[in-house]
Amino acid sequence: MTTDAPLPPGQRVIDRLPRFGLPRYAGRCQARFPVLPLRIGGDVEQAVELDWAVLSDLARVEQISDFHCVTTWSKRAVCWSGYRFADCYHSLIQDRARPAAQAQFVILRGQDGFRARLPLADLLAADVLLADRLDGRPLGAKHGAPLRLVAPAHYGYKSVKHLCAVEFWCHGDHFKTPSLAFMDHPRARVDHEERGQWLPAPLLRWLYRPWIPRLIRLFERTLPRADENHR
Ligand SMILES: Nc1nc2c(c(=O)[nH]1)N[C@H]1C(S)=C(S)[C@@H](COP(=O)(O)O)O[C@H]1N2
Ligand SMILES: [Mo]
Repeated sequence: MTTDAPLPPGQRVIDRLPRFGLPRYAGRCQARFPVLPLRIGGDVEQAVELDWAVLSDLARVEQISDFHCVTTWSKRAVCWSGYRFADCYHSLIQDRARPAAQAQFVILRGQDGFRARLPLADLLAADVLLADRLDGRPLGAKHGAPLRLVAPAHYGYKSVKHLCAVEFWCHGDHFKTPSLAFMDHPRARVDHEERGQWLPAPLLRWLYRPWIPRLIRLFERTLPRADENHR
């Protein structure tokens, strides 16, 4: 999780955190994403909306963790602050929404239409955060305002920015990947080099690497100017 950790297989360090993602989401960054309540749904007894005030009653945690993108870039020691997903789940979601006991398939959705899936058990790890601050400042649109997931043990595509909905399902078939099917691993653990499905990880490294500088430029070009959280 921290900078003392060895670099995971196939990763290379870069010196700043770029805004990054799939090309089709590059143009969907708004200067200001609205602060919306977090919608909780799926196989729950009661769909609910968690507003900012309830979230901010949770214990604030600060965490320094490495960030690994599946395309092979890694940014060491990113300082996030926010709330543990597990605290939110145990203190707010379980009481209010009452997800079915078998609802272990979680879908996370961003305001830009991006989405990711993770098993509930992975989301309950102590280093998974709902982050609203980066490097001591409020999160800007560039890195996921108003609220984003941070799951350091998983490739970046699980860390959904501009998070607006979390769904708990008993079956995994509600998820439609925003990428191509081979790019989407159900867990995407960095230590296990679970980059995608079916294709061997070294092939994916080789396929993805040439895209890094192009995508960084694309995301920079499409970034609205109003956002001040550049680094
Ligand atoms: N909403 C949303 N979340 C997203 C993405 C996206 O395009 N939209 N891209 C993912 C990918 S592939 C990566 S590597 C990280 C990048 O986070 P950053 O832009 O803060 O560096 O966000 C992830 N979460
Ligand atoms: Mo990524």
